Amino acid sequence: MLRIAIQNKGRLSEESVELLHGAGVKFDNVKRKYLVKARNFPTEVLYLRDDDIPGVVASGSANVGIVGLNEVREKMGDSDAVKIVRKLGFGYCRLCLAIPKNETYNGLEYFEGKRVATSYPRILKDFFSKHGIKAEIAEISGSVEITPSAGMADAIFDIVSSGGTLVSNGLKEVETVLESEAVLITNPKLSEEDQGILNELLFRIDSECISRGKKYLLMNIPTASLEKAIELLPAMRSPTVMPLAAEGWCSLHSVVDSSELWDKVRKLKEIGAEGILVLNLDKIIP
Ligand code: PRT
Ligand code: ZN
Repeated sequence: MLRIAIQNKGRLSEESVELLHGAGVKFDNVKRKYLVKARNFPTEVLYLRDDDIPGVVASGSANVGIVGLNEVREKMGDSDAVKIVRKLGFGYCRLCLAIPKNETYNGLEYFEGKRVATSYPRILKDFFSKHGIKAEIAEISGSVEITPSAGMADAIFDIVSSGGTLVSNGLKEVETVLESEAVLITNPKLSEEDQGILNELLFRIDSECISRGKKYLLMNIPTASLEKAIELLPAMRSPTVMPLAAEGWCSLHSVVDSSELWDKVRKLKEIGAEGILVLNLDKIIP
């Protein structure tokens, strides 16, 4: 039985549940239960605060965890108490140093002798000592962004995503220390049985991650433009081409990344594509 720790409520919890459901691990999402057994896969889901996930996986109380890389680095440093086995492509953010917006910034020396408030003291301490900066680190568990205007700190080191919170607190980002996203971590010592279950889970998660953000594209294309169309649509191996009853035309099927969809559609139209259908994709099993 593989025990997977995920965040109970917060920014990562919904997508963690979706990822496991997408990987075919069916369980009732009842967080108040704390520990829920999956109905169709030998796993159980343990709901925790994100801060506790790295430690619980390191101690072996859970075998696997889904948590932000920021939390893993803060709690574990570079130790190998947990293994990062996948980056999961959600929960993107960065850990940044930020200072009052009217201050002039000419590099890291700015922080020499300054007081910096953060909930990530370990990562910051390592960063400052790597760069030979002596600053005071004030550990605070929440609302770090208000500390400069409240006169409690000169600068902050905090998670940034859109940057809106910094702006509304009169701060500006000056250094990025860590780029983070949700990661799948495991205890380094899994039983053979648990390793087998994990391998199956990873196979399914990989398929989920590949399929995410992809669209299935079908169109009619003049045979004369086929070569150019195939260049535009490399697909997994190569696009599928089928002849149409109308002479000089064929049907082309492929998979594209949604971020490239409109650019590809425009280029395909330019070379004569017609009747383009864009469909949602459920799974790609490579
Ligand atoms: O209760 P628990 O301890 O489990 O939750 P938490 O409050 O510690 O964490 P939570 O749910 O806020 O975040 C969980 C994880 O999501 C973090 O550890 C990061 O890995 C990731 N993440 C992604 C973020 C953000 N984006 C984010 N924007 N975590 C926090 N923020 C904060 C940011 O610090 C700012 O205060 O959200 C606010 C808005 O950010 P802007 O830059 O978009 O304005
Ligand atoms: Zn937390």
